[in-house]
Amino acid sequence: MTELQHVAGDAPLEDILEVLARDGAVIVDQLLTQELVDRFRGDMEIAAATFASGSRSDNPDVAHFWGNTTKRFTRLAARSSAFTDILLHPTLLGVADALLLPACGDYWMNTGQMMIIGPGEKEQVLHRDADNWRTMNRPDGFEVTVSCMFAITDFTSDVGATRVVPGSNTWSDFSARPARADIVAAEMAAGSGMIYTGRALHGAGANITDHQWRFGMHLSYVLGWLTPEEASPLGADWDAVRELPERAQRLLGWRCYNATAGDSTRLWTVDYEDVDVALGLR
Ligand SMILES: O=C(O)CCC(=O)C(=O)O
Ligand SMILES: [Fe+2]
Repeated sequence: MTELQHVAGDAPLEDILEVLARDGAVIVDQLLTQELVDRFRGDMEIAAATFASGSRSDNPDVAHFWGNTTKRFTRLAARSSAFTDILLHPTLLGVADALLLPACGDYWMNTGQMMIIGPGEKEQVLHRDADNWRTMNRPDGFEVTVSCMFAITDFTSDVGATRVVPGSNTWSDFSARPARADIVAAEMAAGSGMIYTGRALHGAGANITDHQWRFGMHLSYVLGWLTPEEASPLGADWDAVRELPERAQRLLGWRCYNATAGDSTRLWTVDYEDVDVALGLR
């Protein structure tokens, strides 16, 4: 029986990278402190109460992927001060540096998204997150995105823990489908996180409980020259952004993208200036 490997919250970066290269996913136990996960969960419970389940899109594929009994929302930096601490977690940035910087000068946050699965939800289709940038999602390609699914409440298989196919990141045929026995549930305690690459097959599990909601937070990073999933600055409170650390502002789209040091190429400018210069953020 295939299993997902767990490492301790203080495991060396090399250990995490080694498992990621082999399996495409690794569970880091207690990645967040109890204080941080409690603070974040409290803010998310308040926000979640204002959202209905399911998508308002009239595209049936979007609605299907979203889930009928699943609440999703973003704008997490505006909804919880705890989110910034998670966004800047050194383990996540260490992994993103290692996987993404070979192909870009800097990376963005792709999205910080609550994925709250309600009782009765069916399992989600297995997919690779690199599908967002379809032509980049190929066996001979390179990493374009890296994600972490945080358990904000305990992840058990009954409540809809993410299902993963370890090793699918190295398959030579990305159209191949896994056998049932190759799919494992990322069971983990609240505060733990499953780090996985855009090349690993995964999907939300079914929630077969009759009253428990699974609070998961997906946080991902993407090459700085690709369009992120979340239009982060458009959903932000611009005054609050001034109070964020410089690194968080950069990850959330409040700086332009520099291809390489010493190169004049810049993307995502305002008046052809860097964003912070044009908007007076510094
Ligand atoms: O909620 C989950 O466990 C995973 C969801 C997912 O992979 C996605 O929506 O891209
Ligand atoms: Fe996904």
